Amino acid sequence: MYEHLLLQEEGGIALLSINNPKSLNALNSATLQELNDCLKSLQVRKDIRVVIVTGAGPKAFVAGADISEMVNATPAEGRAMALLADEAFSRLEKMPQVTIAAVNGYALGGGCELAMACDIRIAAESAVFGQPECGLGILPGFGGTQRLARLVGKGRAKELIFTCDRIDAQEAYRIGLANKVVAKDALLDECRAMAGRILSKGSYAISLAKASIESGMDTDLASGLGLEATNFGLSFATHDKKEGMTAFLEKRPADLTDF
Ligand code: DAK
Repeated sequence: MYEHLLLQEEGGIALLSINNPKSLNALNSATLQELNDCLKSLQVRKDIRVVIVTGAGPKAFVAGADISEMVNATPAEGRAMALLADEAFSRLEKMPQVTIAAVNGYALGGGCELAMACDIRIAAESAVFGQPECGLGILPGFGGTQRLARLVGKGRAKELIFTCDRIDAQEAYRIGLANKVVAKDALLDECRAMAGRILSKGSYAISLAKASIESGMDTDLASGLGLEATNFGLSFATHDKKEGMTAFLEKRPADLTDF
């Protein structure tokens, strides 16, 4: 169905692999278009509650935007590519499903930016993160200047972007870029296990919490707290709230079904 993506679905989880292994999963325009289309179709699915994003092949998550396509691109083509990536990456960030990046190797440039657009990053020990754009005469353009600074702070983001230094999984974990580091062979199992724990909770409540965090980070504390209060109120209108609290009081497992 897709030329540049693989999509597998099982038990409420979609595993979406960027599939250009010959170029270490570099993101060309066609891949970005497919990614956006695929996310658009997943975001309205009630039966999919977690999306795991990874890279096909043994070496790379995504080694960046496709340099062979960019080398001769005009400013207008560059802008079109940026708008497409912005749309796809923002969709990941805002979709009601939880998104987990399974970073299985190089996550450079646009690859690091793709991982950062996901809610959670689990890194294999072999993962390598970096923003090499300034060495190519451009700057991070798929959200890197914004999302990296928000995740690891302004000082560390500037150091990584200005030096183009690559960092390993442990360093990414130390600075808060990766949530967790696991053995390479355990990566997908670990992501699925975390997805399982998330799936056992209230999916609709999680989607409200995600929206509160995402919108709240873009505003001041008072407005963010107002948004949280609104979403908190909304959660009181759900079956899950009634069921979750009743199950607690009746000392039985809750059957949470809203999404
Ligand atoms: N693009 C195209 N091809 C790539 C690629 C990339 N980003 N990365 C690797 N490849 C290709 C290599 O050219 C090579 O192809 P063949 O020679 O086999 O045909 C193949 O993948 C295997 O790569 P290597 O032979 O280089 O493998 P190594 O193990 O020796 O090295 C590496 C792995 C990941 C360290 C190295 O491949 C590397 O440094 N890759 C480039 C990493 C990089 O600089 N990535 C950042 C790209 S810049 C935009 C917004 C954002 C962006 C662009 C535009 N707009 C607003 C328009 C984002 C820019 C970036 O991401």
